[in-house]
Amino acid sequence: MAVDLLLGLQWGDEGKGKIVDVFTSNYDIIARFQGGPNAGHTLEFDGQKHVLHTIPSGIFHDSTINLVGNGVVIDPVIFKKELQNLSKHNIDYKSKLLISRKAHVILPTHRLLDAASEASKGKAKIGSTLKGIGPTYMDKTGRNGIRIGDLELDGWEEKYRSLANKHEKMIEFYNVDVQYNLAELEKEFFDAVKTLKELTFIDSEEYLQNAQADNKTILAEGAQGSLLDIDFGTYPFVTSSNTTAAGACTGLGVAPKQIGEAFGIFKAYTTRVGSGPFPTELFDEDGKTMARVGNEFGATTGRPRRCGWLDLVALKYAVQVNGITQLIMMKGDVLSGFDTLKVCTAYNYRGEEIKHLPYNIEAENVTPVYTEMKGWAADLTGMTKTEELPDEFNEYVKFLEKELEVPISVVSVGPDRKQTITR
Ligand code: 2SA
Ligand code: MG
Repeated sequence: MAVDLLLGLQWGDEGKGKIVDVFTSNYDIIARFQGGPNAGHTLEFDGQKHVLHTIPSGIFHDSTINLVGNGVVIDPVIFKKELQNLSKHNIDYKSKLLISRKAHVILPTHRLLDAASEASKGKAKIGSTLKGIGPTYMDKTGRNGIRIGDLELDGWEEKYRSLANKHEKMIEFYNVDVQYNLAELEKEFFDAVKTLKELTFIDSEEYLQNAQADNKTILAEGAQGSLLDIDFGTYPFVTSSNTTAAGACTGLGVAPKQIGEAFGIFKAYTTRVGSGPFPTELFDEDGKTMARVGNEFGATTGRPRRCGWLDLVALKYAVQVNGITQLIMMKGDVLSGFDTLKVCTAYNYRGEEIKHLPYNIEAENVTPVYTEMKGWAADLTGMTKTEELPDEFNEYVKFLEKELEVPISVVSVGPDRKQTITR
């Protein structure tokens, strides 16, 4: 069986957690392939809200295997907290959670380095989640990292010590005010490593190849979004991994020919958390309404998310880079009550109208060109069938399908599992 992908097409927070959870009944294995505890995947069902950071969003289903792939970076301390939360909800995770030996470990000093790097940048900071993501991937590509498999071998503590010592020197070099007590952080870290080692570590690429031979169905769950991709995002205001389709191949050891459907998920408007260009960003009441109604706060850091109209130029780019075969539109319900909706269909770029993402999309270069559409007043959150949806909503969806040239097969009208309509 092929491996399907679920990818965020904007700047993250499209609602991947919810959709993976909804789709999980169709899959035997859910696998994360990049990112780490910077992600915040929110799921709601039975009146309860759950936020996952590193653990795949299939964990709440009884018979689904959840795999943390080689492309992921793992902070044992945060992972342990996630496990404790699952225990509180009586989830027996041990039998259905697997970790790749080739995934890299986030050390306490990686988090400190993230903070020091951000502080040193001043106003030009990336707005990272301060989870140590960038420094950990730097050590991975610099060939200095510690991997999950190392934790099973003798002598990894020495490797740890020498890397942490080097990190401390680097923190000093940044010459910024970062306060810390390493002894305390290390105690917490080594305790958490013990907990982590109670889980099953595997050679996950081999596991997935065998699973495919056994006709198991697999869904790769992306984190963050395409516009935060290290190569194709709004560099340098990006995360440090490939969030796009190709990242699933390198982050799981799956060959391109084994990829099946590529589900692309987007919000009916746009949000961004952290710094960086955002052409359709709103600073007016409309933006505030989206933030309020959409409850737009970072699921990991609690930071308010910036809001704006849907940007089809950027979305089309993401559809193409990922080879999206089906689209899923989230949070249409948040747009109820706007008289007029705007959709950005082109940019004015240095006096010229363009339909592609230019190299340099900073606000001073790019002004969005909008197409206006009639809004709808009805509350969508209780609707369960396409026939109930207002005509203006259906027009909005059809317009996007025409522009993006990919069908929108699912629309979500609220955070709960049940508020999901298949078209
Ligand atoms: P990092 O921490 O090095 O990956 O940060 C680099 C940039 O990537 C952005 N980023 C995110 N953007 C949206 N959502 C993310 N997850 C959390 C959420 C974020 C939160 O689900 O809400 O709680 O703030 C996420 N993770 C990374 C980040 O904002 C930087 O722009
Ligand atoms: Mg999120």
